Amino acid sequence: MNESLIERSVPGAGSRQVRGACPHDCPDTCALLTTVEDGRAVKVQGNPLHIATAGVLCPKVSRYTERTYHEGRLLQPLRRVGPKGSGRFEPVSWDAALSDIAARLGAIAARDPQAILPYSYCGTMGLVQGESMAGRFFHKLGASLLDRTICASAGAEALVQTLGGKVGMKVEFFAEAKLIMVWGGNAITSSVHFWRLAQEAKRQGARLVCIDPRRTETAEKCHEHVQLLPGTDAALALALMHELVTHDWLDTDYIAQHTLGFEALRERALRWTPERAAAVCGVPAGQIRALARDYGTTTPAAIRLNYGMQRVRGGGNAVRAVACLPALTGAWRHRAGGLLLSSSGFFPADRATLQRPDLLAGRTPRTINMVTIGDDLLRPPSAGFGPAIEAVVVYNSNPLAVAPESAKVVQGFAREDLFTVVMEQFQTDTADYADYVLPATTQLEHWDIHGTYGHTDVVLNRPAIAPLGQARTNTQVFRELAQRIGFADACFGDSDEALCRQAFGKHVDFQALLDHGFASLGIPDAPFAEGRFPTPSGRCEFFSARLARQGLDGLPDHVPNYEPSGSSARYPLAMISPPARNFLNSTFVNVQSLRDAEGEPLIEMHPQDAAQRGIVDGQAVRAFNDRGEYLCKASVSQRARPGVVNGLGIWWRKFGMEGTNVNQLTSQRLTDLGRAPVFYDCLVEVRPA
Ligand SMILES: Nc1nc2c(c(=O)[nH]1)N[C@H]1C(S)=C(S)[C@@H](COP(=O)(O)OP(=O)(O)OC[C@H]3O[C@@H](n4cnc5c(=O)[nH]c(N)nc54)[C@H](O)[C@@H]3O)O[C@H]1N2
Ligand SMILES: Nc1nc2c(c(=O)[nH]1)N[C@H]1C(S)=C(S)[C@@H](COP(=O)(O)OP(=O)(O)OC[C@H]3O[C@@H](n4cnc5c(=O)[nH]c(N)nc54)[C@H](O)[C@@H]3O)O[C@H]1N2
Ligand code: SF4
Ligand SMILES: [Mo]
Repeated sequence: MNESLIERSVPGAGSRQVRGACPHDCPDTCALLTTVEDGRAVKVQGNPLHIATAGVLCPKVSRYTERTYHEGRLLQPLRRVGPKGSGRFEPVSWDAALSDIAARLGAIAARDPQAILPYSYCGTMGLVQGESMAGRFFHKLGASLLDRTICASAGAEALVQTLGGKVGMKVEFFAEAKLIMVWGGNAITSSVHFWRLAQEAKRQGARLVCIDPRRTETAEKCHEHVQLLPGTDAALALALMHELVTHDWLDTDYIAQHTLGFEALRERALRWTPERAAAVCGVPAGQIRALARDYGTTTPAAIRLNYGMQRVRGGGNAVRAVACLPALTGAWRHRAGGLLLSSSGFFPADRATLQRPDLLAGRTPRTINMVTIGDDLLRPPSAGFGPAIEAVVVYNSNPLAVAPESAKVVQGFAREDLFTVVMEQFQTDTADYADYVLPATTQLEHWDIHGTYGHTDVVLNRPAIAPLGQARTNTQVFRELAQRIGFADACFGDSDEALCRQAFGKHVDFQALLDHGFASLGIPDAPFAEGRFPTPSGRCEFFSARLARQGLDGLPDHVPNYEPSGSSARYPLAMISPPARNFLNSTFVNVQSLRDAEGEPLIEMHPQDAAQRGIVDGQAVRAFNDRGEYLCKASVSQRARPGVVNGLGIWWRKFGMEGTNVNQLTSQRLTDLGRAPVFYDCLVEVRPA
């Protein structure tokens, strides 16, 4: 179908289609077509002209008008009247709200701006409604910096240390692979467009292997499922290397020319026999041997790594270990070989122009890790920490639901002396704790521009409809706060469209984006066929001198979980809490049709573990550890392996049983690399409620 046909094929008078981008934290970053009739969005579809989207959306965003026009949309600014967390508010004008917020933040900043903390993540992945004007505002203010680590930073750091950046295979070529390992990801849930390509490969005869502690929908549809224990992926990868080395399934030319540290890695791998790894991973040694044979003897072989496997103590090392595999076999030589965890490093986004760190003007505020927000909100002032946090401005995030160890997060946000502003589309758990709730626009109502971590196209989002009610864009709120606080820099006057143009500067043809809605980056088909990795050495760094200089292990190794399966008699079950299919993190939990599809908050248990505890399918249970207690329903099924329970995320607390969700149980500890959370490194016990 050609472009003009799309424009004409829209039925009805006063009807048009607007090109956009899906804003959600999903590797697929679909190109959208929104049909607007008389100013109202009536349908959101995938753009058929965008190859990665292929005209298809996931069930969540196919229903986007339901979310946009949801009766729960926040349509006016609100000021708290009840106790924190009670969710009691009164309407207030924008002018009154912004004047008071500017005055309160200004007064704190006059004492020490580091007492103010922005808290945001990927409610939208847009570069404009994300950290553009917000970055400028908080930099000019001198507020604490936020380390945005809650999802991907362990894997990201591992890729940087091994391949030199968040780079990898071009996703479209998975369709041509002969072996695909889906490693630590549930593609049917969280990356349907990749799954489409894997299916295409399968039809052409490819073998599909899933490496996951849970028997996911994806695992069921693969030829082989390696159902390992959580946090044991590095042991598996090292045993695969053991087999590659001992059977000489190596590309010695590629290794000699394009890698660093092979001899040392070889020695380490030789210590990881399949038997040793089998004992750690809880899978048969024969399965590891067979997998190594498949990987070592199939060309082209592709690994779709995902973030599920790096949410444990050793997550960084595990990603490093897996990322060594394609260089050992020379899989990178083929465009359908290699590995993809994230493609975001290919995008030349000009963050300095968007966020203007130069506005700090020499100041060096402290950095707060978003993972430890629970502890940090409760910390008194001290020499090491600096001032107590006195104000938090939340946008694009729902920390009450998504951050670990919720009991502490709740206690922190409940502080009566904390001044909290929440910019939101809906009255989330976090919004319930705000002093001011400011109504935010959705993707259909604002401009934005997107890179992605799953393909290699820039996607532009044009507003399809006017903002609902009194909703305002994030950028507009920060512009107005800047003006009220008296920041006169010209950059606070930039429009959203101007910000879209600044995002990639001359690297992307903006006219092409305006005309088509997307533009590709022009990455070579097999980017590392001849090495040229963006590391300091230009090679794939099995041994990382940079890590060694930090006093860390220069080679990848298996780093056991903080809470390894089987290490505690009180809490004998390892719990992982992967995404639910019909939610996106905590987004969409309030959309009735999607919540109905998801059913109830539940924890999956193997029949054997359930029987030992007298638990039957559908029964209300209490999952607990020293950090807290989570009430939900037991789902007794083979989706769980013995010894591991799956607490599917991430319900809003207020839709959960007794106001709890799974993050009651998770800890605020950090990974080996990247300062990331360890959501899936968590021991619990489960009893009938
Ligand atoms: N529908 C839906 N889609 C989503 C999301 C969502 O919440 N819902 N979340 C989005 C976000 S924020 C992200 S970051 C992406 C990617 O999000 P990911 O966190 O990668 O999520 P999944 O693709 O579901 O894959 C996680 C898988 O890892 C498995 N797993 C858990 N522990 C281990 C382990 O130790 N080793 C191995 N090998 N596997 C393990 C889990 O069982 C699960 O099947 O997905 C995005 N897409
Ligand atoms: N136990 C457990 N916890 C987890 C995970 C897990 O697997 N298990 N996954 C983790 C991961 S991978 C991630 S990425 C984090 C996700 O954590 P968050 O990024 O906080 O994601 P969401 O829960 O989707 O919350 C995003 C919020 O932003 C709002 N929003 C969307 N667009 C806009 C906008 O334009 N303006 C404003 N002001 N608001 C907007 C949405 O309404 C939504 O409430 O959660 C983490 N938490
Ligand atoms: S959530 Fe992912 S699959 Fe669904 S529309 Fe958005 S980018 Fe596409
Ligand atoms: Mo994420």
